[in-house]
Order: sequence, then C-alpha cells, then structure tokens
Amino acid sequence: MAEEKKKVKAPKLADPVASSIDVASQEMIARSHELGVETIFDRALTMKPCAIGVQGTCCKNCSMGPCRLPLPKAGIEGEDTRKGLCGATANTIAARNFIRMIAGGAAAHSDHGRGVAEVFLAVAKKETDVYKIKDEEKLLAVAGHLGVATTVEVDGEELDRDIDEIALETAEVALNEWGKPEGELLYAKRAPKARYELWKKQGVIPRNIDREIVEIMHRTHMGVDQDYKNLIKQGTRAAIADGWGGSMLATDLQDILFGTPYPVQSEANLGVMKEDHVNLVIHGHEPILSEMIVAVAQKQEMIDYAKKKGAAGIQLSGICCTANEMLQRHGIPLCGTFLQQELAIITGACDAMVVDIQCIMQNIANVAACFHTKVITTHRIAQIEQDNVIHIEFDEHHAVEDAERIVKMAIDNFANRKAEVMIPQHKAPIVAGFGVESTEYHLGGSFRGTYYTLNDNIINGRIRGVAGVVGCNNARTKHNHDHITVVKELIKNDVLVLTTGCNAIACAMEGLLTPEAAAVHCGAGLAEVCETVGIPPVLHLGSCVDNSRILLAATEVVKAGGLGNDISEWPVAGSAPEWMSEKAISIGHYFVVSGVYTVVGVTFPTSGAPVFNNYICKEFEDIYGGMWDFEPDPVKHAHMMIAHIDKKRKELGIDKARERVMMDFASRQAL
Ligand code: SF4
Ligand code: MSK
Repeated sequence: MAEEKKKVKAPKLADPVASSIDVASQEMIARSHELGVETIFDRALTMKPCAIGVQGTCCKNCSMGPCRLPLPKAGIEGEDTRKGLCGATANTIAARNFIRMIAGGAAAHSDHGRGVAEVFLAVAKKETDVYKIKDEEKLLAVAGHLGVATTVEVDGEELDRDIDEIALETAEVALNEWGKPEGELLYAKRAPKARYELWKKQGVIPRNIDREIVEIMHRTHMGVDQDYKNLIKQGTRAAIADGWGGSMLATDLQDILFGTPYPVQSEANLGVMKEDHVNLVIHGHEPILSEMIVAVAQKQEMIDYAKKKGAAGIQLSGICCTANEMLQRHGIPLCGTFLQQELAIITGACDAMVVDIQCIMQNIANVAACFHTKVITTHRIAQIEQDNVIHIEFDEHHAVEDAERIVKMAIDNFANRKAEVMIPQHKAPIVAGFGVESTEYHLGGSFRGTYYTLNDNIINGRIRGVAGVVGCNNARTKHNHDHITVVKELIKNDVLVLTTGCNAIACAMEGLLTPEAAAVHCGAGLAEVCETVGIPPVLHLGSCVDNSRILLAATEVVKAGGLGNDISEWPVAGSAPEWMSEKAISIGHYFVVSGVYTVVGVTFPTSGAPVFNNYICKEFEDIYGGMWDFEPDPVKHAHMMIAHIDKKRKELGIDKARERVMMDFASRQAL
C-alpha cells in the first residue's frame, strides 16, 4: 500500500523560451515535450554541477582522493592552508586540472590534424586517388613554411620543382611535427618575430606536438610537478603546439586537399531541412568524411536514387564544426550549433545523422530511438555503445564506397519516417568563408591584396579594434544568448568580429553574417567600412581548428605595419562567451600566450585557487602581453574587451584619431 501511495514525480521540463533565444530551438524544445523525448535542456534542470569541480579544486589524480578543496564562502584571509592528502595546495590542484584541460583540447585538435596529415601523405604517395591536391598555391606556401624547397637549381638555373615531389616532402615534414625527436615546432616562426623571441626567452617553444601533451599527463600525475608556475608553463607549450601546430597544420592541409575557402552564400538554422527531401545531417569535425559525402550526395545517380524512393532530392546540412567546414568550401547550409544536435532529430525529418569526432552527445542515440533516424558513427575512435547506432568505419582508401553506403542508407530510410514531421520554418541567409587569403583580397582588392586597408581603418578609428569571438554552447546558460549579446555589443561599438565554431553558427542564425547586418547593428565607423568593402561585420573564419586563421590574420596585421611589432600591441581581444569544451581552454590559452586579452563567460575553471587564478588572469599580462579574464554578464564581458581595445589604442597613440572620426560622423548626421 505504502508503495502505491508513493507519488511518481513528473520529470522537470525546460522552459523553451528560457532555454534558447532561437525561435526554431524553442519550437523544437516544446515539440520534444509533446513527444516525451528528453533533451539536454531538461537534464540541465536536474543534473547540477559540483561547485568544487567548477572552481577547479577537486583532485582525483590518485586513489587517496578525490580531495576536495572548496573555497570558503568568506574567501581566504591570510594564508591559504587548504591541502589534499598528499599536501597538494589549491593552486597546484587547479593548475594541474587546468593544464589537463589544455592537454585534452590540444590532443583533440592535434589528433584531428594528424588524421588530415595522414590522408595528405596517402595522397602524396598516390595510394588513393579519391582525394586530390586542390590548392597548389597553398601547397607551395605551406612547403615554404615547413622548409621544403619549391625550386631546384639545374645548371645554374633556378627551376620549379616537381609538384608531386614537393607534396610528398611536405607531407613527410608535416607529419614529423607530431613526434620528431629533436628541434622545435617549425610553425612557431610564423608568429611575429617579437612573439617568437618572447616564447624563446620564456622557454615555451614546443618541441613537437605529441610530446607537450604527453608531458602534461606526466607532470600532473600524483607527486610530480607541484609548482603552479611551472605547471602552466607546460600548459603554454602544449597550447602553442595546438594553435600554431596541430590546428594550424589541420587548417593548412585541409585547404591544400579540399580548397582554401572563399566567400560563399548559404543559409543557417533548422529550417534548412526540407520535408520532401532526404535529410542527411553531418556532425563532428573532420572534413575528410564530409568532403566525400558532399561529393557523393551531389552525384546525379544518388539524386535519381532518392527520387526513385519518393524524395524530391537530398538535403545535406551540418552541425558543429563539420557544418562550418562544409559551408566554407561548398556552401552547404548550417543546421545548427552544438545544442541543436538532438533538436535536428526531433524534427522527425532527419533520415540519418552521420558523426565523426568531438562534440557528439551520446544522447543522440536515445533521441534517435524515438524516431526513424539512423545514427551512423564513422570514426575508429568515436563509437556509441547503443544498439540502434550503426558503425561504418570510414577510411580514405575506400572513401567513395563508404560514403555511398552512408548516403544510400539515408535515402533508404526516407520512407521509414514515423512521427509527424515538424521542421521549424526559421533560417537566415549568410555569407561565410573568410580565410586569411580571402580577407586579404577583400580588404586590399585584387591588385594590392594586403591587410594595409584594415590597419588603415583601425588607425583612422573607423574600426575601433578586432575581436575573435569563438567557442561552444553551454547548457548552463541560455542557448546563443551570450554569444549574440557579446557580438552585437562589439559591432555596435565598431569592433570587427572574426568568428569560428559554434559562435559562428549562432551569429549565422541571427543574421549577423550578411553585409546588410552592418547598417542595422554596427556603429557608424564599422558600418561605413563594411558597406564600402561589401563584407559582413562578423566574418566567418571556419571551424575550431580554424582559430589558427585568427592567429595568422592577427600576424598579418602586425606585418602590414603601423600597429606595433607584436600581436599584443594592437587593439585585439578574444572571447568565448558560452564555452564548454576542453578545446576552448586550449584555444583560449594559445590566444592568451600569443598576446591576446581573452574573456570567457559561464564559469572559470580556476576560480577556487585565487593565487593561480590571479597569475593567469593578471600577472600573465606582464609576461605574455595577453591574459585570461572572466565575466558571465555578456554586456559587461563585451565592454571589458572594448576597454582593452581602447587601452591598446591609447598605447599606440591612435585614440585621438577615433574621436575625430566620431565627430566627423556626428557632423555628417547633423547635416
Ligand atoms: Fe589527493 Fe594528492 Fe591524490 Fe590529488 S594526488 S587525490 S590531492 S592525495
Ligand atoms: S563544435 S568545440 S561545441 S565550438 Fe567545434 Fe562547437 Fe565547441 Fe564543439
């Protein structure tokens, strides 16, 4: 009887409007409740984070722990006496945890890069002919950066070297960057000279990519490195190995193989899915898979096959960074951000969700089980244990066959749709694909492609500064709210925004990636530049590994002259308003040690260790010219970046120019 009386608690359901600023997502969250399908938005209500973990002061690096060192509510007065069983202080524990996050992020990006380098080597060795070298110009540029000769002397005459030879040597040298036994990361020299010298002086130039990550795992093992300054030094090496190594090589080699991005038009949000089409949603990070699926899905025989099965065609779209990769090279529409992966399935129109690596929630399998959707994992290292998940291991040696199998599986599944289809009718037009090369062309024109025009507009004050706003969604904060608030506040104040990852997708969904957005959202100076040049005020630079493009764009600004000798000297700032992944910490750290003031939202993972926190959020500026900062309020967050930009303008002596420009505009308006 007592049993019967027990009331069954109804599950807590997320309020759609409180969960996301995006109407399409709100509709799908409401739809999930109608259908009784649980999503991350609901789980965020019941699963609360541990406060000590959030503060970064829980250590479980040996089985005597976990040792938990909460920050006293009243703060720490006098000496901080908190210790783990072994005596590890809060600073040691927070620093160990922080650099383990860097190791996780750097490993993810760099292993992605290694995968691309291996495919590139297979192409160079002619072991596969399904992938080809698409951008020879970029190959020659990359060869130069890796010290591979592109010319050869014959009888005193300098001749072009055979392109196949260059490709093979470039592939071998590139792959060697992950594990060479001696020397230093070759790409470190791509940073401005002053930055390279600073890294050298600090002793943080990476030896090779893998070694710096492995050494973090060693140093943070129980009883090894117990000095927070020495620990973060290793974190710095690994982060540089990511941004200026694994990620940069991933970007470069992808451009060589799949093409360097140039501006393309497309659309963004769940509304890109089409009810009468086979909807194939690709999710993850590596374009090795998606490139082949794009090629196969566009074959006439596949389209005919889809028609034979009753569909009007095949609609490809993407989630997370695979979305950005397919967009910037082929104009394939963006389906959504990290937090929309479950929602795409809840439309009832997703015939297959094909995933590779990173940011794939295990729960897509549970959601898919409520619909007809086939979830297909494709990567050796990223599988899901549920029965309804199909694994088709993708391999560059039989890439076409694998892609055909996957596309056919999606087509065959079109007829199996169970639930009533409900695709939100919201999408926005976009212009994306601004690589370092195309930005140069856009700003400088075809005859004098250079960053000089950008510098000129920064110096004259029309552009107040530049911000790299990047990173994930986080279910602990309203979906896209902080991304969009930060970006709108920046462009309103004449700060040009460069974006990647899920911030780029959020901006796309909000209509900020169009030249027309300039007139609506920007301050007068930035609007004038965007209108003159014909660019959006928010430039889409690609995926998470493409944050390396932001580093190189920042370096080009230094090279173009007039704004100091190092990245830390000109008015630039970084931000990840809704970060959640370890990759975001690695990215943030390589931004910081490259000289960029970088603010994050939501939570800060070292807040429970005030001394270490102060070291990376304050003292770091004296060492690296860049530092971390934290502000969860997105308006204040943007204004901290603007204040930094203004500080740099003042240091460069260009603050007065901006005042004059603003006066000019006011008088023009009065006229
Ligand atoms: Fe505790 Fe030290 Fe073991 Fe960490 S390494 S769990 S602080 S005893
Ligand atoms: S996908 S790492 S949620 S940006 Fe690169 Fe988005 Fe963050 Fe994944």
